[in-house]
Amino acid sequence: MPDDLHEQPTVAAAPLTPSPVPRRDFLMRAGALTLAIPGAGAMFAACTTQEAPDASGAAGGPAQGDAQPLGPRPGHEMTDSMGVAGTSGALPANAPAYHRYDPALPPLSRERTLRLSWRATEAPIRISEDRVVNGWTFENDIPGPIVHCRVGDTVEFTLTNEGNIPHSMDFHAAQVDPKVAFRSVVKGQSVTFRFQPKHAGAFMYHCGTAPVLMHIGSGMYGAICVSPREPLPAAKDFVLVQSEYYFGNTIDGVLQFDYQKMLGTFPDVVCFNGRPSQYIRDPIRVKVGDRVRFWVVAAGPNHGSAFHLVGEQFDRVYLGSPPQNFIQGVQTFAVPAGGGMVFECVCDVPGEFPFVNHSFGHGEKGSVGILVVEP
Ligand SMILES: [Cu+2]
Repeated sequence: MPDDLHEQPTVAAAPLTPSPVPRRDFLMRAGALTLAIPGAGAMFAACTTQEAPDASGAAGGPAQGDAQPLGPRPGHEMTDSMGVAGTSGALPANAPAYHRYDPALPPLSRERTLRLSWRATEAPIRISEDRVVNGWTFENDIPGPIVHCRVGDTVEFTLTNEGNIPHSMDFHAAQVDPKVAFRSVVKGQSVTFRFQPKHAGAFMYHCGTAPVLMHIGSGMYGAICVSPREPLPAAKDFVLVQSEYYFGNTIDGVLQFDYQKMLGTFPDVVCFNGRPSQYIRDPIRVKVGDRVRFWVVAAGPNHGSAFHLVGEQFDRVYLGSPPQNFIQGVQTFAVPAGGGMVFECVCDVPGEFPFVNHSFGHGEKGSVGILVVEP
């Protein structure tokens, strides 16, 4: 393990309580969350009657029932508004561009064999306007690509390691000898294996090279969504992979990850699809009457997701493989680290519905977004 993994972090973690930070900072953060949780607005508004609003008008947050604008309000850039820690400082000159991670489930292939040839890379990844992280990736993104196949399809997978340290691939949707299929390969080498998913559902994949905590914590994870042989009812399908970041020091504008912090399990950022609060800035949009299906994977490396959709109820949550194994009328359900579940609702009512990790310390750190149901 390189020594720099043990250095003291230079970036402070978000405080647990408001007490160590100025009151306005706390309220700005709290006000930011009310952007996602309209019902919380009154609570914070009540706290702020003696607080002079700042230039952004952010202190105090909106009153309950106020219409909420979408995306950050003036003065609320994504990072400082979300109570998350760490910036890259001056970004590197060749900083990669920021992009929204498309949450749409890709369509199924007509082919019954899915051939995937991916690269393991070590590359800087832009996770917000002002943060570039030292990512370890599948296919140069965090998370890696979304895989979509059917039960009984053949997935023929090749991983070629372009990184400097060994990497590997572990699909939770596979039944294979892990010593053979999930083995690590060094730079320039490849590993190929095949599997036929036996069960439908939302499954995690990740690099399984030791220490797995460091490889997942650095970005090597994603979702493989397995549809049943008989198609599920037509829906708008979205994939949300929740994960955490643990920041250490910054080298040349690139945030390093801190293995000791990962061991401590106290993250700086918790987010969906690799970018804190990205679907507040740019929501997921559907129409009234649409059935919405969220394929939720909790990649961790340490924490699950108490997945909840404010103002809606899940008609079904599939704990195991769809179309069986569902419970009905669900408000919140916990997806464990390393697990995945499928959440479904029919959007009967137009509006803006925040989807949140209802473990709110983690919601504050970026695992929030908005589902817009248009009339
Ligand atoms: Cu790896």
